Amino acid sequence: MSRKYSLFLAFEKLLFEGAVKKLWPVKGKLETYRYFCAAFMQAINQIYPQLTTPKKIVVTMHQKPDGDAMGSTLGLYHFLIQLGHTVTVVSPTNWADFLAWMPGIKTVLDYERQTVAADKLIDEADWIFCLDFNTLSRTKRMEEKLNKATALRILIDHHQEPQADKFAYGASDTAKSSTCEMVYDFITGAGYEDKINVAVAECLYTGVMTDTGSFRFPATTAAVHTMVACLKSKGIDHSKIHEHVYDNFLENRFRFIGNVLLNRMEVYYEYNTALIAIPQSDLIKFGITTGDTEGLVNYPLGIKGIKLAAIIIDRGEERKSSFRSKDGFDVNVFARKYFNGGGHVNASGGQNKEPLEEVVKMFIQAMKENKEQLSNYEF
Ligand SMILES: [Mn+2]
Repeated sequence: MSRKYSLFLAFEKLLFEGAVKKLWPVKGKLETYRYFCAAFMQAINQIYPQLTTPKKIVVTMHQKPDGDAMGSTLGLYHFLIQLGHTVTVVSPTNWADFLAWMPGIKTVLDYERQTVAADKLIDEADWIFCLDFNTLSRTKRMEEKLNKATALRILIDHHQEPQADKFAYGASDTAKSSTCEMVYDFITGAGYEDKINVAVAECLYTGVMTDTGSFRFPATTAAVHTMVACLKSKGIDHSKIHEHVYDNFLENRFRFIGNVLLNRMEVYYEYNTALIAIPQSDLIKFGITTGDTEGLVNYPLGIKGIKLAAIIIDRGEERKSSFRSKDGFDVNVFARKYFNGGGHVNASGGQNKEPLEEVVKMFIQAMKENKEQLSNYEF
């Protein structure tokens, strides 16, 4: 453990065990603490020199991992094992079937099903890499364990507003297309481009492909294409990867989509907005599982003139929503303001405890409040 980190822990202990409570007014204490924390997360390149010393490492991601979460964690795994580290990838929950082909996926622990084994690894770890999320609550039941872990937590993520006080080192950049791109930067930045083998390349390609909507979103920079050229030169079959991810569904999903587009979609032309609201009964009727609803929100965005597309799904315990936008309408702000969520400018999500009809009403109200921005559509 670095001296700086030991100092930090000692400082944290002092604050929360109340030793300084009487000497320091609460407000001043909190502000100093926040300042200290925000200033604490050191740049990730600070750990490069330590990469040559074998360590026990856990790599984790957000719950219900998507292509970028699974791709970045497994890509990092395939890189780190080559340096002699003992590495385990732990997912907070289960994952979609379209990820089942990924190299190394059989070694991934599902925290909900293998809690004891995962807890032991977290207890023994020197480092915990946290990828494609930046607030511990996104790991659901793993949150408490991660929060108490004595290992150094290292962040690699491209979402807004990281919990900087939770990470000793980190890279946080909202301009990046994907966490996979950031893992690529990490590997090449540390001088290990030669360690990008086919397994690393396949994993990283998966995440950059899924998070950029197959290279169509604005964050697909020249640097992304340069990275893809490198991954391709390592021998990946990009058509096969696309097929594994996008052509791997069962018939029921397409029947379900048919029903959604016919019966569950409303288009509000006046607001250049389309909304899909799916009752839980539909999920049951069509046998819909994790991953089947992925990407559905993009369908209405294909309608001419639509700049805001939303989907609200009744998942039983809560109503989950996803938002996509074009033309600069900021769905990160939208999701934060109205739906207890957040994300990126063009892609975000949220969740609510209210019943589906209630959340739909809230959406329509929110849409009306944003009429000015939504109705001025320019091609
Ligand atoms: Mn991502």
